[in-house]
Amino acid sequence: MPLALITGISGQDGSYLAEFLLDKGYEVLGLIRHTSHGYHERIRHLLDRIQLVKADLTDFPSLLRIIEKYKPDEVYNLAGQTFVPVSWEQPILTGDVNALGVTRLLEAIRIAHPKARFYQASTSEMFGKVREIPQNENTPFYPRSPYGVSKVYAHWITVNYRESYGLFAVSGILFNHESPRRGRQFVTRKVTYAVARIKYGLQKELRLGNLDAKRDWGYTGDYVRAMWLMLQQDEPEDFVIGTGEAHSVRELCEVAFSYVGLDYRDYVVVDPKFFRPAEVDILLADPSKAKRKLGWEPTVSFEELIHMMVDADLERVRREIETGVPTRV
Ligand code: F7E
Repeated sequence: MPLALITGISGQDGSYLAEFLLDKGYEVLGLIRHTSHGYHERIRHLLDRIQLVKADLTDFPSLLRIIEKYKPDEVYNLAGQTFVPVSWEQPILTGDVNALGVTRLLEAIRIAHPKARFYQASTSEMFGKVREIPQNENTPFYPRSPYGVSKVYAHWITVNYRESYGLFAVSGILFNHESPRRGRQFVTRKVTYAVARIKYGLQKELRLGNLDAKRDWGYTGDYVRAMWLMLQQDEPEDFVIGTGEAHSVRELCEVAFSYVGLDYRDYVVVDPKFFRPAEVDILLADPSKAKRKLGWEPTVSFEELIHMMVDADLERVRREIETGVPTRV
């Protein structure tokens, strides 16, 4: 059985990837921090099929010990400080975890098990103030947040370890990807959860920031398949993963509210509190290389994705009302 190590296993992407790899017959090892307070809602259904080990991207010896002990065939680095607004509040933590954390992990792999194949969770936020539309693997980066800047470092250190030491290290440049397990602070979940609460009469309005921002939103279940495919290639290469379609936050609201028979204009209030110091106006992927070389294509459309998320949140809110217990994801 191949062994995969996933950092960030308790997050949205980690939970989908763990499910995917278990189905493929992998043994899955998940890295969690000592400070995670048993908050493993997204992987609770997998806990008897995966092994969790404690380490931290800010603590090199803990990473080295785990790579030395388990010698995983594949390492997926999905851990990080991933919420863009927090990166202005905590730019140093963001850089320590997202940027230097990758160097620590790559060093541990180089020293203890250089045969491991390494996947780095890179992001469309690296394109930031975009130099061209759509963005492909050759589009120059122009990050617009400490988060984006940290991810540009992480991308290049991954490329550098590949070129310096011959590691099988790849950077997957993934555009926004969502699911019913997305954190509630991100705009898609913020909208779909609010729609469910409004529908049940628990909330009267939804305060949002910039409604004109456009993103290329896809389904996380499709994106973890792309991560795995990148590590199965003969040669390590970087890939852009997205749908090739962009929608505005306003359209997201339209689709989500109209699905339950409501007009978003009756509920959405623009609140400057949610504006960012520097915004990324539009992200749109050109995923043609992934299609050509990985045979990868998204299977869930934007409307299907938002409907899936609204359905899941209606069910969650119904359960919350029934049990009186708030859900945590
Ligand atoms: O914002 C606008 C906001 O926070 C999307 C992360 O996974 O994807 C994610 O980053 C857009 C932005 O995601 C609200 O200004 C309006 O333009 O859902 P988001 P993100 O910043 O694009 C990339 C690929 C990553 O790598 C990141 O880790 O929506 N927006 N009003 C709002 N956004 C939020 N969160 N809340 C609002 O009220």
